[in-house]
Amino acid sequence: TVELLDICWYTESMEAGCPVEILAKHKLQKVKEESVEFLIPSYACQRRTSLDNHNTNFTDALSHLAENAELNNEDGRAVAFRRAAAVLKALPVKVTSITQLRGLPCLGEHSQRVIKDVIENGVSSEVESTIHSERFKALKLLTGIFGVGAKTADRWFKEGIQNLTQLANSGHDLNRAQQAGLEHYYDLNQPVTKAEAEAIGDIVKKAVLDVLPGSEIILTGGFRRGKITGHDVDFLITHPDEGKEVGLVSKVVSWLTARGLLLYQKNTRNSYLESEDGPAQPPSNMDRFERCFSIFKLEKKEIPNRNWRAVRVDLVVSPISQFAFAVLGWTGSKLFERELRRWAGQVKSMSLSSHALYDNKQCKYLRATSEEEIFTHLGLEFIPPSERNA
Ligand code: DCT
Ligand code: MG
Repeated sequence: TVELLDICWYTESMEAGCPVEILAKHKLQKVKEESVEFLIPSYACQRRTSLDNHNTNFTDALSHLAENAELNNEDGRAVAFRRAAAVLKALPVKVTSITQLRGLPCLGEHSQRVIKDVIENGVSSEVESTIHSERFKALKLLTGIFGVGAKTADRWFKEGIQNLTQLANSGHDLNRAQQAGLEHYYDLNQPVTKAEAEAIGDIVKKAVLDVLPGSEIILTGGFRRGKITGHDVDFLITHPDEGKEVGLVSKVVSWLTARGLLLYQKNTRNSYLESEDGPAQPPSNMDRFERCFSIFKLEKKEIPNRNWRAVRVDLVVSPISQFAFAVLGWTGSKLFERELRRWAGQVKSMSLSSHALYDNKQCKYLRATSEEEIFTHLGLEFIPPSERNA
């Protein structure tokens, strides 16, 4: 069927007319031992992608090109490289020959050229020249400052600013986030460990339960997917009585501030209203919950002289009725989320956000109290968080 062709790639060895249930069941299983062919569906949300990546040489190369495209504000190109990398992440074996890639989805000409270069020469010359370029190095360094995006970094680079000293001497007025980002640059560019995330989790939990007993708090983002380090720590908070959670972020922030635990914080109120906003949401609307972007001051006795380090922490509060969508939306990976929304729109005529799922054919919201129910609404096999590392 059209839908089948749209969503699945399958090997020539599969019998024609194989029912979709069977294809789905055998996803990612080796089909032909000798020629190493795999059944790889084309949307990342149809695949299981663990952290066990057998093709880091290729995925690193493609991720560098994606990052470079993002720094150049070329979103379409960036997503194409991210999708290609994600397919290679999902393969159960290491690729050693370009012929193994025949028929795989999402591998455009450009990505295939890069992979071929890596197979034949160990590295891709395009990737090497990109990552060693003055522009890439400077933009990466500047966007490494919390509060600095690709557009700002590009403007500064064009003015001749290539490092932090030049920025500090440039006379630019930095906003509050950027000032904090510059001040804590070193710490914020050190990976956050799982143990650090858990230590912060214990404190945040204490704060949350102190200001609103009965609240629930979960660690989301990369740590929920089983990563052992991250660039920040993402928490999602709710309360079983809808409405009780309103204003919770500012109370938690006051609690933490009173104890000297925050180096920076910026709150945003919940601006999502189903009745007003309707289902036509922008693809990424992560910021419509009551939310706090913060820099946490984490006690670290082992760091000499100061005994603490700075850690980026996101606190997000969701009403219980939207919690399942929020958990799904905040678990990531970014590409997995993007693919879920694309699947919902293109295959199911639905609009998925971190707040809700709307069925455009039935013209109604589809409720859910668990991630499993959302996958069912979307007609997808449930993929656990540890296998959403696309
Ligand atoms: N997210 C998303 N789209 C965005 C930003 C975020 O879908 N534009 C979701 C996916 C992951 C989650 O929010 C948290 O975001 P990050 O912290 O940036 O991602 P992460 O996977 O937790 O990465 P890291 O481990 O580096 O923190
Ligand atoms: Mg994170």
